[in-house]
Amino acid sequence: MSFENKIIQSVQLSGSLKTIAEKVLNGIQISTDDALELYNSPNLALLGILACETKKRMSGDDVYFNQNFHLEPTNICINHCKFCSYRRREGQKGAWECSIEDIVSDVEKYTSKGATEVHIVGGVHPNRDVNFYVDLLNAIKSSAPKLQIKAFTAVEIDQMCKMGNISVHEGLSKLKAAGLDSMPGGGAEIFDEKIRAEICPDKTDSTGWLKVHETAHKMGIPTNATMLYGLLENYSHRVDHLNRLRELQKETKGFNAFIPLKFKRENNAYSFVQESSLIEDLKNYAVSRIFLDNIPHLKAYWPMIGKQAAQLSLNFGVDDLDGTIDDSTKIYSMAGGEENPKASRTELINMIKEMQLIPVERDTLYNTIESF
Ligand code: V47
Ligand code: SF4
Repeated sequence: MSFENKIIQSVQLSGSLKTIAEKVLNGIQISTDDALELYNSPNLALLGILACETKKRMSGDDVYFNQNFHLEPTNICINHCKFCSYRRREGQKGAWECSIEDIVSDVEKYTSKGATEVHIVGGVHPNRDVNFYVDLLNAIKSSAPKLQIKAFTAVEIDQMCKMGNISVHEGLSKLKAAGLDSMPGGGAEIFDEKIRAEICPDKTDSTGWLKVHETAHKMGIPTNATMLYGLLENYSHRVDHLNRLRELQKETKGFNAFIPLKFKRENNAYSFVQESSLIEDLKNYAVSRIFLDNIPHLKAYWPMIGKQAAQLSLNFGVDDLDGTIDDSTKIYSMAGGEENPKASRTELINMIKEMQLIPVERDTLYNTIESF
């Protein structure tokens, strides 16, 4: 009996779930209906096995991490996303805006400790257009020429270009020339138009988000993608979200990683919503890994779900644990995530080794720096 059939027998599968499992084990892409059926299955063990098989085909036993830090230039934002715990109005208590000098001094602090990547995201500031961010990237690259810059969500790019009266293509050309190496996946939230209008009414819409990423990919700027889950959406909305990403990826091949973002409820307008359970989080990683078989990496962002859950997610298709962070981000701590998120290189290596997988320190573009 083949290994695949043994698995199918041991988890006592029958009917359509068996057909889906056979597809996954034979490397055949599953449909949106199949994904929905997997989401509705309580068989977490099967989902883990299928996700790990998909992961192994894509990245073997390797699990990636990097030495990174975040810069959040401002939390002043013209948008009013109801799930956001971080946004402030100009002049409101708790609002901040860092100057380029402040930011360069942070860059010097973290690069001297070995960081290879900076992740820059913040609010959409009412008075900072694309030219400010071009100056910012130029200043960072002159202070730290080797530091890779992963910066600005599609929402920030869209709105900074509108403010500067230039097209997204022109804006991205300027940012790329100033040192933008890749873009993070934030701002995607959930693509379903009705839910999006409810939870983040004035944000760039789904079509706009996908268009910015398509433009970036066609210009040779790789990007990530995210999905905010556990807030009002149902499984069909998640599958629709994943499918829109898989379709764009077929065309551009520009997405490096997918990062599911678990809704955190502290200090925002949806505090009455119960957060998703660990079982749901693991199921979501597994179905994402199986369905998005054309996006190379699946990341568990540990400041959001915690280190233990992130370690466990390695049995559900995850092959990237993000990075050291070094207590440099507030977005998730303000919403109830890790309060002072910080992981040493050794800690990340041990988390991966304990799961009998191979830790690989990577750069922003997933080139290997060192394998352990
Ligand atoms: O766009 C904000 C989300 C995103 C909450 O690309 C929330 O490597 C849950 O995109 N509960 C920003 N989510 C963070 C982000 C990210 C993080 C890590 C790695 C990468 C990457 C990207 O955070 C926002 C929004 O979707 N968010 N508030 C909240 N209360
Ligand atoms: Fe602004 Fe981002 Fe918060 Fe939305 S999630 S209000 S765009 S800072």
